[in-house]
Amino acid sequence: MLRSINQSLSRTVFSVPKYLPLAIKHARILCFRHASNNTKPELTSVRYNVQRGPYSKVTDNHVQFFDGLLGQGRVLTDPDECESYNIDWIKMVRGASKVVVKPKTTEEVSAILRYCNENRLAVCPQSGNTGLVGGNVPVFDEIIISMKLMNNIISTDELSGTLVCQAGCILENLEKHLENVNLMMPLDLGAKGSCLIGGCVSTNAGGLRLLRYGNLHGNILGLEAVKANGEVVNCLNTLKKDNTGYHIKHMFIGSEGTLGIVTKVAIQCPPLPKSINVAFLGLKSFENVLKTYKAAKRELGEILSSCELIDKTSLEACTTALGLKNPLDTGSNDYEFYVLLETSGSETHHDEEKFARLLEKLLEEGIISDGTLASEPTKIKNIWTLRESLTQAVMYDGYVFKYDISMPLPEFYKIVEILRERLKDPRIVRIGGYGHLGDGNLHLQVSIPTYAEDIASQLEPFIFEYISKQRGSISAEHGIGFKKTKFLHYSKDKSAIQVMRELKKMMDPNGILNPYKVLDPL
Ligand code: FAD
Ligand code: 2HG
Ligand code: ZN
Repeated sequence: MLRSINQSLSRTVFSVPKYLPLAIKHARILCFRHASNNTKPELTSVRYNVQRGPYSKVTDNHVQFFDGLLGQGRVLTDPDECESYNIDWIKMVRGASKVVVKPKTTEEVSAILRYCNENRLAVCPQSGNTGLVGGNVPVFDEIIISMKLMNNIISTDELSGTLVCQAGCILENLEKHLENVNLMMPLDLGAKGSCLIGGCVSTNAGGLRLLRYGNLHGNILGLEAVKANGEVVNCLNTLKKDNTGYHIKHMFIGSEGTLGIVTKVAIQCPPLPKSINVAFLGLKSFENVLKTYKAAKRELGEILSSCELIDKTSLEACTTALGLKNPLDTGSNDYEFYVLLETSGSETHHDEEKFARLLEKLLEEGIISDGTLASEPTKIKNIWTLRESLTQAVMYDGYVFKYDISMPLPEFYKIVEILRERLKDPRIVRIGGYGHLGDGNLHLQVSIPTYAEDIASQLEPFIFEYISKQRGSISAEHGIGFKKTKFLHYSKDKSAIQVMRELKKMMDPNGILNPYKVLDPL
């Protein structure tokens, strides 16, 4: 029985208040984090045995310079105040920075970098600190350049759908701002209440609707960035078409703070949809998951805006640790797989009918076993909350090894099963997989009570070798950061890595920008 399809299809006009309730939800995520685990991770430099690069140590003179430039309130040196900047959101890495600086303008970023470059002081650019690969916190005592105060919206053009803003705007605030002019951000992710647009651009974050709106290489029309020597690179175009030579903006998108600091961005924003529907489906096999995706693409066509997969093990983390309700709940999580499908369109009646027809057909054919279709904002919100809480829910298990991989769809889930066979260790709490099925992007999580090196070595490089053999990518969306520098070659040819090194040398000859990240120090 396809539960609640009929109730949900009661032709409620859905006038897109969907994005507001999410705001409340994200504020909650950060609180949960502290409830789950209060112990500090080991220092990154110790756990991973890293050697400090040839950088100067911060002295009182340096701090005086920053005080003079920014004023004392925007230079943090108190160890307690610096601590939250030294530990990432998922508590996986810890740095030992003694100074956090908080510029408000491009000119201030430029002056900070010029000074650091001249004095061989290493820096770590930081936005919302929600990155998941350790790129966002220092490894040693790099000066943290926090972008949080660079949060002005510069212009919004409703007709062409362009937004220009400083890099430190919170993603969710931009989304709320755009709602007023019937536009939306082209990306959405569970961390949107905390992550900043510059952080998203610097990681080329994907998120929940990449399937529909594409990635940031396409949606960032232009940007402004500051080079390691303090020079400002102005590529802040707002044009959709511009073929005037090299597209320098792409160098900064996804380079994780190693080539420059992004200070402003111009974003292409799609129209806010008038009608949104979300289905949450229960399925017995991965084969049926693939059949569902294929049918959804074909039958929903242009209105399909998201296709997400959650396996039973991952969903259980949400229902047990966070007490969230499975929308198909009969007391236990009955299905091996759950698929979330979303449509975003302009005609409520038409979209709902099309969607319901597809689901009825899949049900009749036995491809899906159960499901609910929601057009009502609260129900939609509950379903998305479940999906977006997965990162946080698994953190309650203890330490989480995270892999964010691209795989050809037929191979998408196999690695989860292979790992369950390979790791029979009693310390393993959970091996689960979920992710952006529509983009071929699996989030694989292996959790244990506390970090254990022997488990790490059973996972790595095994997983990366496997991914490489399948011609997948070792990072679909989170980036290389600190955690994956040693494994970059599993997904990038050495000729391409060589060009990356040359680019780094040209942009940042003294290597002061986010050292130990993306490229392994030679
Ligand atoms: P930070 O974490 O502070 O920084 C990220 C990297 O960019 C670091 O290397 C940092 O040095 C660099 N950086 C930051 N700001 C700048 C700047 N202005 N200029 C140059 N370099 C800079 N990612 C996805 O792709 N898809 C998802 O669906 C997704 N969901 C998430 C859900 C949760 C709950 C969490 C915690 C994370 C999620 N992420 C996801 C990870 C994702 O990378 C980040 O949330 C986001 O892109 C990082 O933004 P941030 O502002 O927190 O940046
Ligand atoms: C998501 O899709 C994020 O929810 C986070 O990319 C994935 O926590 C993770 O590993
Ligand atoms: Zn993701």
